Amino acid sequence: MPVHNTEIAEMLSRLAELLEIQGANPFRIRAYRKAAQTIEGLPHSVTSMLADGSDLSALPGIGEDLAAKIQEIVKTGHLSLLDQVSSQLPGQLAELAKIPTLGPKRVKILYDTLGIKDLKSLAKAARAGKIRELHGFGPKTEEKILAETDKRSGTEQRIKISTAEEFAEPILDYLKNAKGVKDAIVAGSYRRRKDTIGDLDILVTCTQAKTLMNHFVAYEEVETIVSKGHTRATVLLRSGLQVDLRVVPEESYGAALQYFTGSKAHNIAVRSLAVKKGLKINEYGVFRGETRLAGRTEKEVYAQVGLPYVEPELRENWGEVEAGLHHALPHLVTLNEIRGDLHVHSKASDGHFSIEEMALAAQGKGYNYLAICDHSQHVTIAHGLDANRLAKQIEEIDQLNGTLKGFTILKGAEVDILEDGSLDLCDDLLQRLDLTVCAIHYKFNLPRAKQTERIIRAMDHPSFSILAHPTGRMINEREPYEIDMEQIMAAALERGCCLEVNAQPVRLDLNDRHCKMAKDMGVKVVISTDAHRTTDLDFMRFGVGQARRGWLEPEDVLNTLRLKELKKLLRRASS
Ligand code: DGT
Ligand code: CA
Ligand code: CA
Repeated sequence: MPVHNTEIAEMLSRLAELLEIQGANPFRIRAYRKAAQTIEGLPHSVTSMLADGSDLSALPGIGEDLAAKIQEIVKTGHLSLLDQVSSQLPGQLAELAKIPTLGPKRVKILYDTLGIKDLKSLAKAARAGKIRELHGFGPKTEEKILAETDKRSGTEQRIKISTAEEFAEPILDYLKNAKGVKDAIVAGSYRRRKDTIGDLDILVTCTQAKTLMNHFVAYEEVETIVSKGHTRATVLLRSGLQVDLRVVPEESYGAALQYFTGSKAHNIAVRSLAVKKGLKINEYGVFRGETRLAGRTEKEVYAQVGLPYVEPELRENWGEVEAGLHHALPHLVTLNEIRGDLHVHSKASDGHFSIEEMALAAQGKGYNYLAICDHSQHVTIAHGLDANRLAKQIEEIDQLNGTLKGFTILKGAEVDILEDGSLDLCDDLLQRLDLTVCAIHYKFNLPRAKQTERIIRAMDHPSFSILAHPTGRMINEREPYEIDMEQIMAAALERGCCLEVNAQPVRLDLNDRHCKMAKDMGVKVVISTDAHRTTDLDFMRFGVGQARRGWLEPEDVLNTLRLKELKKLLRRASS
């Protein structure tokens, strides 16, 4: 493939940029820049000039050394010095220099003064107002940088786990259809059920690796083949999602699954256990010297380092390794143990199905109960219920319950927490409900102390049962509002209130860390789907995923209880 002049010029000016970040001799830097300009301005292609035997060093600004470098580019398509220099630069400095507002000089300053070496740390510093303080930057520049980082992080945004499922499941099916495939599984953050996913890491055991590689890259959604070897390939789908595929031998399947499930932090902790025992652990197995001790299953891999099997959701190095060594790993809650959904909507507010339809769907899932929690009046856009309409709904539910067998519809409401912390329904109606899910839907930007106080004041109300979607975050859409979660949990514990793990994939609120915090503080949670249609009831699995990531066991989750026990706990005031 002939190398174009613009490509040569691009490599040379790139080299100049990187050298500038490194603080190289300014004359050298200028020489590369000038050469780039010269090449760009040539009337003939350098490739053809060389083919004709022209002497490049005769060109203005190009000496022996540069002529050799250009020849290297034309011959190999690479410039080894450029590769070398970019590998010497930490993080993404080379990429940062491409940001128009920055350029090499500024990147160097940012790195030297604030240690900024990637997009993430750049955005963080800009948000914290640290960049404006630097000599030669100022608030305007900071603003521009922030706009740039926002734009860029937008293109490489992490996707919601639900979106990841939509892509992953069909690819798995497609791969399983290929000849010779035995196991096919998505490892990585997907298997750990993280709320967002960076890319998909698929592992396959297969007797015909070569055919499988061709099959994989021929997948109809593949837009770019980033790399393709005998046992591994990376592609980008049309959506921009990256998918890594690795074919592993069966005797290494467990070791590879363990390795590629991660997290990296967990792997590092596990590896240090192995090292203490004089073992080597990698994606091929656990070894003593050349002898493979384990590798076929994850269980035997863990056993070799002295650990019981660790559930993927726990593998974050949040204490699971220590707990495993002490036989103190939690028995995580499972989807099967969920007996009902305590936050769903009906047509009466912003849902799309009748109470009866929602109830039948829940019963069809094997649940014993379902709480209808339509919005209270304050949420006018959601057609919130006023006292009259709610009273009617209570009657309707009583009637329906008379017709259902082995299933109970609970009378609830999603009650707005008003700005002063009072509840958006009158006390006599609140008292007629089985439970309330209380939530903030406006005034998101109160100062942290005020917002915290608002919620705790609401909890003071004897009819407050569950704090719904406690932080209000919407993944990739809205930041959480400012609250002191520890204080809120302490207040909930004191008052016998509990917190919701909202299972809507865009919310997942409480998140995993907050679930762990609830566990550590002894606060009970409920996992609810906030379903607006019958199919939304299936969101439960995402909420359970976060609960499991937060170490929650069935006894920490109220909706694993039978109705009788549940009702006892919900009615804190009258008990
Ligand atoms: P993501 O894709 O950002 O949502 O997160 P992960 O956890 O899926 O990370 P990814 O795709 O970069 O790598 C998949 C797994 O491979 C990761 O969880 C652990 C393992 N892994 C990757 N790089 C390293 C490494 O440098 N050291 C170790 N010990 N493990 C690694
Ligand atoms: Ca991944
Ligand atoms: Ca990956």
